Amino acid sequence: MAALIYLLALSGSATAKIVANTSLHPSVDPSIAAEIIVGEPLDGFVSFSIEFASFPDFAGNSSTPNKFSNNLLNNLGYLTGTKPYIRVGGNTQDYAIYNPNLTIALKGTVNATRSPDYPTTIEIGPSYFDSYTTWPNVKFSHGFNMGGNHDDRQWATLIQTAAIACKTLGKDKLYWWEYGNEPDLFPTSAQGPVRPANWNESDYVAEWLVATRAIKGVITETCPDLLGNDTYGYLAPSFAGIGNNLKAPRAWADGLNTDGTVRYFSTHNYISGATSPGVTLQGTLMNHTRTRSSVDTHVSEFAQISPSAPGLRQIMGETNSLYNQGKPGLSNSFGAALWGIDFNLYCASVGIGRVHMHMGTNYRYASWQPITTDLAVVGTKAPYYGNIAVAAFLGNLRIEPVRIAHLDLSSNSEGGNSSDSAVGVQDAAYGAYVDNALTRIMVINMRAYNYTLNGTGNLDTKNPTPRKTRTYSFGVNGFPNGREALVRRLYANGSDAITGITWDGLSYNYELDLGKPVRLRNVTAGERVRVKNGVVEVRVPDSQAVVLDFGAV
Ligand SMILES: *[C@@H]1O[C@H](CO)[C@@H](O)[C@H](O)[C@H]1NC(C)=O
Ligand SMILES: *[C@@H]1O[C@H](CO)[C@@H](O)[C@H](O)[C@H]1NC(C)=O
Ligand SMILES: *[C@@H]1O[C@H](CO)[C@@H](O)[C@H](O)[C@H]1NC(C)=O
Ligand SMILES: *[C@@H]1O[C@H](CO)[C@@H](O)[C@H](O)[C@H]1NC(C)=O
Ligand SMILES: *[C@@H]1O[C@H](CO)[C@@H](O)[C@H](O)[C@H]1NC(C)=O
Ligand SMILES: *[C@@H]1O[C@H](CO)[C@@H](O)[C@H](O)[C@H]1NC(C)=O
Ligand SMILES: *[C@@H]1O[C@H](CO)[C@@H](O)[C@H](O)[C@H]1NC(C)=O
Ligand SMILES: *[C@@H]1O[C@H](CO)[C@@H](O)[C@H](O)[C@H]1NC(C)=O
Ligand SMILES: *[C@@H]1O[C@H](CO)[C@@H](O)[C@H](O)[C@H]1NC(C)=O
Ligand SMILES: *[C@@H]1O[C@H](CO)[C@@H](O)[C@H](O)[C@H]1NC(C)=O
Ligand SMILES: *[C@@H]1O[C@H](CO)[C@@H](O)[C@H](O)[C@H]1NC(C)=O
Ligand SMILES: CC(=O)N[C@H]1CO[C@H](CO)[C@@H](O)[C@@H]1O
Repeated sequence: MAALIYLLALSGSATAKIVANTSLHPSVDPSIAAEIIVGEPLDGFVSFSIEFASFPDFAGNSSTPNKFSNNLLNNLGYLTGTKPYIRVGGNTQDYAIYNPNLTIALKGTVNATRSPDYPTTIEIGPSYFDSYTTWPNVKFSHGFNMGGNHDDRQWATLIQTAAIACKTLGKDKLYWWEYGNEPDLFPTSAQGPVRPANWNESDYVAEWLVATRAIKGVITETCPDLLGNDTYGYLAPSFAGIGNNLKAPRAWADGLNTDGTVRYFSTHNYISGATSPGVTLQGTLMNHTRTRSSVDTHVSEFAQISPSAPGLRQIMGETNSLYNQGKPGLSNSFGAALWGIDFNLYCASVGIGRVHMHMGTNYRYASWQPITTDLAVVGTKAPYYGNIAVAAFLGNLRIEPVRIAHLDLSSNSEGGNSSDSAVGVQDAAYGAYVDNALTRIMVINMRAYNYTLNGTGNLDTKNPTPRKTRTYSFGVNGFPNGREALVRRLYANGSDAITGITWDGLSYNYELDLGKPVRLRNVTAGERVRVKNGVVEVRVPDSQAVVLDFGAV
């Protein structure tokens, strides 16, 4: 509540309404400002989690670095002032067994019964770690194998890889360590249980403390310069979710942080599953109500821990749209990019400090495909454009820290007002405050507009379905008449588009300049809007996101 009252005292605080351009004209709700909540993102808020087994594909190695990936990371770094933090982990970190004689980086065997998308039997060799050297100015967390995969080399792997990882990463490249991915699923994992059914929080904590102390022992011998509080610590507990056998608050109460080594409370989230019944783009992803409730469960969970952990920040250590690597046509679509903006900014507004969007080679929800394989062509994917829009909205977090306010549009959202719970809210808006002043507004119109899909007539040039445009009005108290905002749009032909996406007229596609921004001539940029009588209005077509930037003019 303290933050709320403070925010309302800021100059130019925003109230919001959407006036839909249809026969329905929802009224303005003057009490909306009272619902504003606010959070402060950490630097590198837009970050990634890369599947352990896919990391060599994404990063390359010192003789063949993946320059495309590096360009995409640089684009985000230029916008937010810090290149994304990279968490190297995921299910495959708990399968990785070290073989000092392996001459290739990683040898993986896919067992389609366990997962068709990644190897479930893995050896890594010394050259795996060479992939940590290819991207300048990037910090990494290395995920150690806790699950073990029923391989008796697990403990030897831990000791040997701790030495190599600490030497390779050193102070400049080390973010934090991680021991175990989603251990709350170890007794029940769909890819094969690795702990007995009665394995509980105190068992987990006991194992975690023994192993992290062993890692510390190796670092003491091998990398003694990495033992300070600013260099030695963990992302933990990296649980998969809220409703599993093991509960994070219980693990915390059972002494997870006994050694004071948990640097970020890392939690994982997916909105739903790739093959879960009833999943749709509009209902599951382009649905602010759904996104909000999904994130709010994590906020409530952390509220059970934070009173006993002053200063500890919560991060999304691994997250994306639909678990099991995403659903084709949904997770790789422009609609998922819009979802990603809403998800990330809602996280920022409720105090989640950093969001690591997960990806792996051939994953449907990946921001980019790092190499060409039998299953997917190298390229920048739709979700990446959502990452760019978030980064641009946040601005340079090192020079100008921002606070992000969630502007509640629920009582004004045509086709989805707060009393229509079957639909959910399909508009989202956020305010970015720099030095206590409203500086940018993000508007996300998440009404699906199908461009190519059957049944909508959009490919039938005789009978195209028109794309509606809504007008969003924001009260900006204290801004004089005529004050201008630059308008930047995240554009695609429809929510189902998987190509042809631009941010402010720029393409980051692989085939143009290896992921570096290229201005396209067929999309306009440089549009401005003006404040009139304390209100700024912007028109946003269905399936588009727009940033109004008062600081750029
Ligand atoms: C590695 O190769 C050496 C020499 O062939 C052999 O002695 C050693 O047992 C091998 N180690 C492993 C872990 O396979
Ligand atoms: C480095 O990557 C290239 C290209 O993928 C590969 O041919 C080479 O074997 C790799 N080097 C090592 C040491 O793994
Ligand atoms: C693949 O995984 C299934 C389920 O764990 C197992 O029964 C089967 O033996 C595995 N196949 C191979 C070839 O390892
Ligand atoms: C967890 O399991 C262990 C061993 O099975 C048992 O001793 C302990 O009491 C259990 N702890 C909780 C919190 O249930
Ligand atoms: C490092 O962190 C631990 C645990 O939070 C604390 O007890 C200790 O005083 C810190 N050391 C320094 C040098 O700040
Ligand atoms: C949007 O999400 C809410 C909350 O989960 C749900 O009640 C509603 O049915 C969803 N909308 C659609 C169209 O599925
Ligand atoms: C809000 O939703 C309710 C229930 O669907 C509907 O009756 C009402 O007309 C809607 N109001 C607006 C302003 O859209
Ligand atoms: C878009 O296409 C899907 C699949 O054909 C359909 O279910 C949905 O109703 C369409 N949405 C719109 C807004 O036309
Ligand atoms: C579109 O229609 C064609 C022909 O009826 C059909 O084969 C295809 O599966 C449909 N695609 C989608 C996405 O519904
Ligand atoms: C987007 O629509 C424009 C205009 O209809 C068309 O020229 C362009 O090819 C479309 N792009 C894609 C990727 O479908
Ligand atoms: C602009 O051109 C690009 C590349 O030719 C294309 O993919 C995109 O769909 C076009 N956009 C529009 C709005 O026509
Ligand atoms: C406020 C607004 O954008 N109004 C427009 C709604 O759409 C009609 C055409 O359908 C326009 O004439 C209005 O200007």
